[in-house]
Amino acid sequence: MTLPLADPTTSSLIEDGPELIDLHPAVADMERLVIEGLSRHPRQLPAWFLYDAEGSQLFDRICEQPEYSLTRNETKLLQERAGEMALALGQGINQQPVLVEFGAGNLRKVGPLLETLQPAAYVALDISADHLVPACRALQARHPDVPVLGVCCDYANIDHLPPHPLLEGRPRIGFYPGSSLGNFELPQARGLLAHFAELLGPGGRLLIGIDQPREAARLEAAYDDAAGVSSAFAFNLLRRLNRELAGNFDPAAFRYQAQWEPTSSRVAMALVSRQNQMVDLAGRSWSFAAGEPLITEYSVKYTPEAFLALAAEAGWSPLGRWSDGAGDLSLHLLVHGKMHAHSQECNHANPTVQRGQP
Ligand code: AVJ
Repeated sequence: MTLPLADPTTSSLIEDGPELIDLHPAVADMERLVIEGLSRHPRQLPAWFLYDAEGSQLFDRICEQPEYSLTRNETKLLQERAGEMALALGQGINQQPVLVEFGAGNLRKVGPLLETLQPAAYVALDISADHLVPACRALQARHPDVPVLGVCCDYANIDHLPPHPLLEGRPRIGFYPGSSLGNFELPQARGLLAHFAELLGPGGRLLIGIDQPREAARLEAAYDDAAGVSSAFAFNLLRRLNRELAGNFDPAAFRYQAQWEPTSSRVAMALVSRQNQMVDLAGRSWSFAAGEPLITEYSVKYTPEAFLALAAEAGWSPLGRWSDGAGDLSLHLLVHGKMHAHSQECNHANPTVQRGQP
């Protein structure tokens, strides 16, 4: 079944299940981005290059490693506190909202919120139709009462959500779990938060998961686990580059390193050249000095205060925060605009409602 939407947008029902709208995200010019990234000092490639089919599987395995607690703790926090979150999210909204997840991936976190919030619709945005279709189908089967809508798009590069009867005139709540904001450097992170506000519209709310700084040893272990999965995740990038851009990286000539950089409050993950060497890639020759890093990704950690300061620069005000027992991560609830603009609707005496344990 096809809805009469303008080309090149296509919409279809997946076997009576969730609906999929394909906005046909542009294929990135990987060669140009690689040449740009390798020309930087230090050399650095976009973090999303890590996620080819193999990389996505390795990332799922990282999430199961004992040292990498973020996914487990955030999932648990959502399971335990989704009732409170739904109450706070719905406060001052007199209409059933639409829940929009950005970069939705496997859709394994939103379940408790669908149960407690009972949104008018759930919209999953993801760049990969291959991931989105099975994930939406499985989610719709688990939650038959909430209409699920998958939108295949690059959420950072669309200026509005596709028009759809389910979304019309409804307040929107964004959901961005997983601390994915950490992969962006500050100006890009600020820009993304501002962009979410545009996509969510006036009075939009955002529930966002943010990983916090902790002891260097624990952070470095989380990004360099004993089983070697994090390292394999980074090395997979070299295999992708060799395959897709005619490269001749020799993995044995690099070592993996995850280093906490306290001044920038981030973990820097890198493949460090073991020797002086030349590498062919994308039709050019690149020289690596012994000890020279190729940054595969950064993972920026924010204290609640630092995150709220950044969010404020993008126009967001705090409504609530939930934190895990260890204080390693928070789910922040934000509303776009100043609190007084909503004071008739929001009756919080103190805009930052601390609901979590310390
Ligand atoms: C998906 C960006 C949240 O930074 O913790 C985990 C990515 N990379 N281990 C993170 C990642 C290596 C992850 N994020």
